[in-house]
Amino acid sequence: MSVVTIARQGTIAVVTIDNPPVNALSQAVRQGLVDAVSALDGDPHISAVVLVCAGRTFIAGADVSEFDKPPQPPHLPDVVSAIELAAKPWIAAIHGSALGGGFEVALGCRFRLATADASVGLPEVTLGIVPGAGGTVRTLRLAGVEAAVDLVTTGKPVRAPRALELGLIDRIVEGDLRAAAIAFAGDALALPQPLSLRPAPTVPDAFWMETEAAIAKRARGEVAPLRALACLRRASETDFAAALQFERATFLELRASEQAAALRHVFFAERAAPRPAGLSGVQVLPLRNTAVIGGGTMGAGIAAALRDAGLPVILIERDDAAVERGIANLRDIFAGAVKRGRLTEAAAEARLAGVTGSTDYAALADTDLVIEAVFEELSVKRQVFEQLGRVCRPDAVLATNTSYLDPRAIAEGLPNPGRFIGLHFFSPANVMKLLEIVPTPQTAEQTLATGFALGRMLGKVPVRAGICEGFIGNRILKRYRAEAEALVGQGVAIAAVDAAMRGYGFAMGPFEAQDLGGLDIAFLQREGVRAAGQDVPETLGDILVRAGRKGQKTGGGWYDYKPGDRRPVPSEEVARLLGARIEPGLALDAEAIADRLVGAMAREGEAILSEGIAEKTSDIDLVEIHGYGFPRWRGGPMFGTRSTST
Ligand code: 3H9
Repeated sequence: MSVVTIARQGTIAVVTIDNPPVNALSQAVRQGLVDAVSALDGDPHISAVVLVCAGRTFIAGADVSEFDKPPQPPHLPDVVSAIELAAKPWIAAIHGSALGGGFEVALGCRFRLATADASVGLPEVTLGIVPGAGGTVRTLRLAGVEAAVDLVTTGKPVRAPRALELGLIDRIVEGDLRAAAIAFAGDALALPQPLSLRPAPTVPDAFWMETEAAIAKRARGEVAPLRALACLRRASETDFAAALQFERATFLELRASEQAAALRHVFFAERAAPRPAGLSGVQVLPLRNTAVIGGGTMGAGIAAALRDAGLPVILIERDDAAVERGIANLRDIFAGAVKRGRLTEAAAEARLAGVTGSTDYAALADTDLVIEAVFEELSVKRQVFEQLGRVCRPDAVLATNTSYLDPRAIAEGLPNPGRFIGLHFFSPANVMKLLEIVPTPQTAEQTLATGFALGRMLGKVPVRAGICEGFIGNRILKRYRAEAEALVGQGVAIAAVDAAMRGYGFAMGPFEAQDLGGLDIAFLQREGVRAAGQDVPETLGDILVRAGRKGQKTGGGWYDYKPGDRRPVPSEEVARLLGARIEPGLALDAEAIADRLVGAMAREGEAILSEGIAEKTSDIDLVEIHGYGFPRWRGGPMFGTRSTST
């Protein structure tokens, strides 16, 4: 069946794109559109054309899977021009998302109608490229410089009501979109001019310079946002044809870049993650209501994530005061969301109203999913599961949020151990996208599939991890930190290591990050292992914690901090404390430092893969990007190695 078809209703032609799953602009779609323009321009009975899409969305963009191959004609800029300059005016009827090349096709149309829940955007920079079919040149003419800069350099889509305010669409349609578009096309006498014929708005040079400085700061080495800005500036300062050519050349150059390849790798890895091939067809258990045991930072964050997905939550704590604290933690989380404009007051209240605090496990008799997030100590966790085993339905999924303990030990003695699973959230759990899903050898497939279904409901990036100390993420973190300490031991300055990793694209270096999170967490964990009789060599961090330097919260860790100031200051005390363990002499530049640290992560990743702890390299990349701030545009620590197919 053809991916582009034409139907006629009176004098109006309806061109439908039907290219599941998201109507991406494959070569066949582009050809179909060009053919439709020719056919309809030559049809004397047709006065206007409505462009609609079948399925869940309007065109989601160019077909990203074609980006590894040479571009095939007809090229999208020519398709958009053909639509724009067609003798019969084209009208876009947008539902779902009109993104990237999809929005560019809509920009070629003379009028844009959209459903109220539709969104439009130019997310190309998130793929390491710039719009390649006139997106920068036409958006600027349509919505002005500032709106265009925002849309193109952030890549964030805009919902229809806001898009209407910005002028990105022309009308919102309630009810039947296709019928409304046909009716509109029948009446439309004077449509706005094609965008390519309109003048480009200009702004003073200072605007471009300030915006460039702001974007460069934010981008931390990512090139596409700055190149997109350059396209917009060119669009403002030259004629349409020259700007289009500049944009196209930039698009083709970036499309072949390493950053774009890395971002495409992440794009497809993220889409594959929520639906692992091995679980297709496995029945998922119902998730109608949930409970969280423990209302501390982690428990409250998990409860907030569950509420954000619309699930009712019972929050269990030891006593009434602890219940109160847990609810207060949740109230703070929702209040923060209101402050940042993410939630209305009313929505925040509704989220909180869906949480029932209790000290009585009997309240969990009919709960579908319980997530334990209590103190990280085996005996405490076991007690929790003992009680859950008594009160919960035999088919209720019981999950632990442990980050270091062995889930098999936690589940020991639990009736129906097939419904037990590890669900490792990352703090703050309502914000961080990563969810490590850790089955035990006894976990039933259905429970595992339900874990992934939960990940999808919560909008997380779920990754299956096997059982070992630290699972995937914390195991690599440990190796990363050890390598950073090794560099310091060989004479590289602490600040040089942090600066190198910031230069690589992390928001913070390994030592600054530890100062923020606290050095004592990993220290206590090592102490626990030592207490159990294992030999764990003293780390440099241990020396600092023993000297009372636990990070920012104690006024110093790897660095000193002035009161009320979070800026790290190299510390003489640290130099003195660690002096005996440092052999000066190693001089490395920033690139060599980053190579050492990322190389160590990749080697740990290889070990993790060979032990079967991770299923594929792209899963490790997702863990690092979504849990540990690894720069997305670098593709993850395994991306460069590509030793195993992704
Ligand atoms: C571009 O347009 C460049 C132009 O400026 C220049 C051209 C010259 N291509 O996300 P989902 C697949 S750059 C190929 O789970 P949802 C996806 O892999 C492009 N495949 O659905 C998945 O496959 P599978 C700019 C694509 O309902 C399936 O579709 N556009 C593409 O949650 C479902 O995806 C974008 O960056 C694509 N463009 O969300 C938009 N998009 O089933 C990217 C999706 O085999 N797409 N797939 O796993 C999206 O943001 C979301 O897919 C969307 C739907 C919001 C549309």
